[in-house]
Amino acid sequence: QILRVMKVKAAVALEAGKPLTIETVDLQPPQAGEVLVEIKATGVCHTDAYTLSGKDPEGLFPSILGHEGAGVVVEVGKNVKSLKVGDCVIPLYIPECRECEYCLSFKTNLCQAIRVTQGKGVMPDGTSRFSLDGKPLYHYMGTSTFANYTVVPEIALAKIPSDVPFEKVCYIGCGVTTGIGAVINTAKVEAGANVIVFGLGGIGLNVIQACRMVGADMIIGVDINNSKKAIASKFGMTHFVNPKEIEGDLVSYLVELTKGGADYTFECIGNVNVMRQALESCHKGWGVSTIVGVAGAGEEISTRPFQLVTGRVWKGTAFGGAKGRTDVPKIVEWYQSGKINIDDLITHVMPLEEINTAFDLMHKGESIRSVITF
Ligand code: NAD
Ligand code: AHE
Ligand code: ZN
Repeated sequence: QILRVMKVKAAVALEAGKPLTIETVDLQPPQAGEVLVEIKATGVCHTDAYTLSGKDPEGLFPSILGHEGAGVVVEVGKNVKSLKVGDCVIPLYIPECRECEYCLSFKTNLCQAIRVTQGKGVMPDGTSRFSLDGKPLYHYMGTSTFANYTVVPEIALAKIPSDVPFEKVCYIGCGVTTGIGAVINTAKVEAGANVIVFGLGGIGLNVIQACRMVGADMIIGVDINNSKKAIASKFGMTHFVNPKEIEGDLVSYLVELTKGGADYTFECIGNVNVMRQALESCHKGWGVSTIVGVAGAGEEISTRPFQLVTGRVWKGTAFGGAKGRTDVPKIVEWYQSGKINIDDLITHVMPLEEINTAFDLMHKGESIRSVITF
């Protein structure tokens, strides 16, 4: 066992509801089946803000958040076979072991090989690689990308081409894949469908671009922030609705606009009341509503069972149903070939020292994606 410890720069979440603090932390080398990755860039997703807020029942402190990174392999632990030093990678918060019951089912992307230890903020052997002043720091979502170096299990790394801009492709580590995958893998939207997307942030705009890619007809965007209209239109939105500007019931308005309800709706906010509206805006008999947003501890969804009895379907998606090691390299190629637009969604780029500004911009609705570069 190697005992060398590195000094690493990280944004640490010391406690819920407090800004992150920039610290020099200790990082132990990768153990068997683990890989040391130099993180070159990381996006800041709403889920990081959700966990930092204290609403995540799995949230642990002190920890190193971040799950939307890209970087380079600098060292591999024993028994690592699929990666070597110098490989470019995207860390995966849903790994792909290709051996567990879930992977072998071919019915889900929810590989469970390391889910229990990941949820407890530790590596598969039950310990943390990070520490601050001799005290362990928790890992987050198995990725902890708010650090210039991190240790990740081999099964949680997608190998990507080496000639890519890290500050763009890091977004494929969550937002891009989640939004595009929700449309293609989970809902399976078809050409000519009418779609409603609730929430036009870093996820919802990727849902919109995927709906345009598959040839959807009406692509209705719903957001309480009018400043999202221009960028959503650029990505394929055909109609914009601000619920605050609608007189009367939003669901009735949307059902009328779609002449009976949407074929597909997506909730990309994390608001349980909007989740209900998204389901009830679906077409009777066949409408499918997909929940992407993550709701806080203790929150629950509800609707009249009659909504489901009469043919509407409620679904959910994690990482857009994507199997990371297989699908993420393909999405990187889609970006390289110009099939998808990532550049226009990255509104802010900043150093790690300014990471709290990224959270402020998100809360003020002034950014789509902020990316941290190291
Ligand atoms: P974001 O902050 O960029 O976007 C949220 C958008 O929702 C904003 O444009 C905001 O104005 C809008 N909004 C807020 N309240 C609204 C309301 N009542 N009605 C209409 N619009 C409203 O967030 P994001 O990064 O796009 O993430 C969106 C959600 O998706 C979060 O809950 C996040 O945790 C979740 N998420 C889930 C997955 C997954 O795998 N399921 C992956 C990534 C993110
Ligand atoms: N820890 C939360 C759940 C959070 C959650 O649902 N996470 C999504 C990814 S969000 C990325 O921005 C996910 O992948 N879920 C599947 C999983 O296994 O966590 C809670 O409520 O406990
Ligand atoms: Zn995310």
